[in-house]
Amino acid sequence: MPEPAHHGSANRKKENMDIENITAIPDANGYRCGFVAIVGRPNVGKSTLMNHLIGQKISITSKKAQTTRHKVTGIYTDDTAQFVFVDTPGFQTDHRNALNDRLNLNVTEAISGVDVVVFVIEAMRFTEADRTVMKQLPKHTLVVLVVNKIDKDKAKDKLALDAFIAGVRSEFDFADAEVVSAKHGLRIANLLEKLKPYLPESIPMYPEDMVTDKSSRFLAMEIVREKLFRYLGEELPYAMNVEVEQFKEENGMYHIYIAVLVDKENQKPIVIGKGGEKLKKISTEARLDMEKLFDIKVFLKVWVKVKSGWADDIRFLQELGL
Ligand SMILES: Nc1nc2c(ncn2[C@@H]2O[C@H](COP(=O)(O)OP(=O)(O)OP(=O)(O)O)[C@@H](O)[C@H]2O)c(=O)[nH]1
Ligand SMILES: [Mg+2]
Repeated sequence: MPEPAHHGSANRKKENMDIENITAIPDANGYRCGFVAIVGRPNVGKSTLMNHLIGQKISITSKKAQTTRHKVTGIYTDDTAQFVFVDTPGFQTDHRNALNDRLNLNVTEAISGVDVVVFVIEAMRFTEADRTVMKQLPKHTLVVLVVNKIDKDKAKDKLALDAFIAGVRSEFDFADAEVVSAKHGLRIANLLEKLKPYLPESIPMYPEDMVTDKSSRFLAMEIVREKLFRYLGEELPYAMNVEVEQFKEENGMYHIYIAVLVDKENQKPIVIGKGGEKLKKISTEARLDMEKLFDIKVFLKVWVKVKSGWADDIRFLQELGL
């Protein structure tokens, strides 16, 4: 059975009512609604961009590449349009293994059937990895180039930035281009306006207070993953994953039990830290983020388990929903 999706925190219980209202709308009347896939090499700022586009943090971000593992849908609704954004894992162009192959397959699948693709790159930095992803962009779907991180010093020279963009545009037939700073929320409204004409005329597909189709359970797992990225930094074991063992609402609060899976016994202390210090910090921060997002008190327990060889185990990846 599909899990219930996470709504804006104030309106968690309204879903059924809103669905009834929406099906009652007779025609679109100029309203637009459609899917926008966000793609690019790892670390260009795709998830940061999606969070700012929808105005809520539902996709995790970090300095490390390969932060996003599942595609995450974020919904932005206003009076004129509903944008359904699909944030994808950074397209992997090196080390082939079962995990990377699956991540790339997820990206390819996410692109198919959307109304417009947003291809994100970093200002003044176009690498071979960007080029590899660009070559795989769909030929029959319109693609908008988004140049992110324009807040960086190297992007301050307007002429150089224009020349950089012209260079990239000469290599692929983009429908349009826009510059933004996702991190600082710059020109996000301009990007939304630019994308709107690419959405088909349609009534909204989702209730207007819905911000993602992901369940609270999934979001809880992602929040823990983000804290692991943040606090483990370079020490982060490559083969690490997070699993929700229990998620229940009781006495007006969520009780959440989460296991961190590592590949080898000797990776356990890296996550736990001296005297359990690191794991404590990770779970405290994760709990605070969860309480903010879910708007409810949370009891959170996080612990570490060893599960060997999972990054190459297709069956296990499927169990994780990857
Ligand atoms: N200076 C600057 N940094 C940014 C901007 N947008 C994102 N970043 C940073 O870039 C890093 C990567 O951001 P993410 O949003 O996680 O990137 P991603 O493309 O989703 O990465 P993957 O999920 O690993 O593919 C983070 O440290 C962000 O804070 C921006 O506009 N300016
Ligand atoms: Mg990401």
